[in-house]
Amino acid sequence: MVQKMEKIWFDGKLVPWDEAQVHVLTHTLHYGAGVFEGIRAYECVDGRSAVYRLEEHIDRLIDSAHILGMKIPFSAEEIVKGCIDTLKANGQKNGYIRPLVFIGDGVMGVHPGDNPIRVIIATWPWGAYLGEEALKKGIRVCTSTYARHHVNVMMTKSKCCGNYVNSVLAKTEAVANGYNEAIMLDTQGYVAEGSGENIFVVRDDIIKTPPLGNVLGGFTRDSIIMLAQELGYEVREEPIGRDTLYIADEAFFTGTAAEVTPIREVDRRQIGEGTCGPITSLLQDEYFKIVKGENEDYGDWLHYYEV
Ligand code: PPE
Repeated sequence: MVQKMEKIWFDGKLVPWDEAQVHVLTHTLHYGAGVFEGIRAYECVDGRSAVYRLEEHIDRLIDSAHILGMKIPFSAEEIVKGCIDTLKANGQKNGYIRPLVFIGDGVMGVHPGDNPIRVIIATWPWGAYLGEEALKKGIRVCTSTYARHHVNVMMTKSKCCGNYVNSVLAKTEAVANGYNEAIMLDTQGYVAEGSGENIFVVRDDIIKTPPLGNVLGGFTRDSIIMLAQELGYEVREEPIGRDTLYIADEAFFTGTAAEVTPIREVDRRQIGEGTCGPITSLLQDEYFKIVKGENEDYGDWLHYYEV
């Protein structure tokens, strides 16, 4: 259960958690045309707190809405401030931030007409997405029977609520079959992404990740590419078949929620030594240093705030 907090930012105001309610004829509830973000705040090594790449996440939220033809009635600055205000109101030195833009009630039918565009920002504590053990030892994943979206069926560059039906199907199937997470292939059969993560493989010290054709351009993915290159690794963005996964020395997922989660098994085939590989471990350590303010080179990515 998500931990109940004090306040939720709702259309520009902080309201008590239990009062953040909508009507059952909310358009997005029926048709899925809404957009959201997932952002993390970390308590830094110096005791201060910082939100990781906050402004970029809000820009992506606005882009996601624009792709769907939704006009958000708040500026980027107002939403950024809303995120910080909510964390403060909830007394959180760290945690997860979930802005959601949705179409309110009014007319029914797929054409949303002039229904209001509404915005909420919720925050709550969220530990390791796939468990603490997963971060250390890795997870078991399967190739999903569900294909990832075709670029002209869903708008894959929009973090759109409806896109996640595909993720829910894949994840539920994977868990029911005893796995921790699903890997989805694209409609051509190449590896796309996890239900809520981008994916990387390592072989012979070369790091590969699928290109941004039909996957979300994750900020964690971007951070890891930059970091790996800075550490001297060759990073290739190229199509990856599932067989390339099977013979990888290492594989890992990246995402705001998942952070850097090693993959120790794919479709019952052990990956490398069957635990977190050395390059994954190095990138994971360096990623945590960045988000916790220990690497000054990446200080621009941190939005500090005081609780
Ligand atoms: N692909 C998908 C499909 C995805 O949902 C995410 C984030 C990513 C890639 C990684 O993007 P980024 O967070 O910018 O590195 N998934 C969010 C939602 C997870 C959820 O279960 O809810 C997240 O990690 O916050």
